[in-house]
Amino acid sequence: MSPAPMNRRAFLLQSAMSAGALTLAALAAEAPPAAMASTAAAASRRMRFHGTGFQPMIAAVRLGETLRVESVAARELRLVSAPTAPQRIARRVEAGGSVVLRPHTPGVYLLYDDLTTRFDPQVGQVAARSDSPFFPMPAYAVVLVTDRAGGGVALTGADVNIPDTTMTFQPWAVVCEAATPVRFTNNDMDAHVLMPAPEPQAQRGSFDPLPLPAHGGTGVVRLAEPGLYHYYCPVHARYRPAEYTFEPLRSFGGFPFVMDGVIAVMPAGRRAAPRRRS
Ligand SMILES: [Cu+2]
Repeated sequence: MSPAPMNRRAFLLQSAMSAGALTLAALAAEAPPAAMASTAAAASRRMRFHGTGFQPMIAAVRLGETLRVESVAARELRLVSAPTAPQRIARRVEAGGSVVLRPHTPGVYLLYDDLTTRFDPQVGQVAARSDSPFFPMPAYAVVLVTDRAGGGVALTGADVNIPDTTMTFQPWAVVCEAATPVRFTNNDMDAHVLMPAPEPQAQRGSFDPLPLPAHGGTGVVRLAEPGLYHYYCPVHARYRPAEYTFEPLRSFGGFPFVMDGVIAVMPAGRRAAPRRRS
């Protein structure tokens, strides 16, 4: 005797129920306990635009929180999101002005100044426009938007490759669970090193410098604390504190891309909320 028909019906029922449960879980995740709600509602992150770059360059924002982008630059900012962002952002900020962003979709937002910086869809990251007065330094920032519990962003794979063509980290942004080993493979003919970006200071020391030998060298980074981490290769890019951004080095084959990337770490053991519409 075959239990298959029963199993199939049970499977379909279970699938329908778990899909419903996931939707409910996603809604529930947006309704935190009352004790958390008051602080979350008041929370606002801040980021300053200095004309050449942003400070801090990375920020983590939970749904319900806002991000205020203040300009201390002497010129206009055209703040736009890369096409990889889950929600389109395009805001004009006058010199000395500010805008308040209220993101409503979790995900990784690569933001940049459209006047000086461009997004390259093939490399998946930004570079300075060739006619920018600040070339080769791009003006960009990364914002991780999570649900109210600090998660809710769909996971990506945890393998990062350095191809010998562009010498950049592919993919540029990784989303993984806490303590997941993120594996880096260097398929380039040059040696590279992985290091936490020096700014903001809180992420310094989040992992030890990781040498990635040429021609297939590998290394693993494990991050236990949920949050957003920005890393770079100090051999091929340097942070310019007075400009609040990174400068790709001209000797670098991937020039004018900054040899950097981000890792967004989600709390372990939680399922990412499904996208509302697929
Ligand atoms: Cu490098």
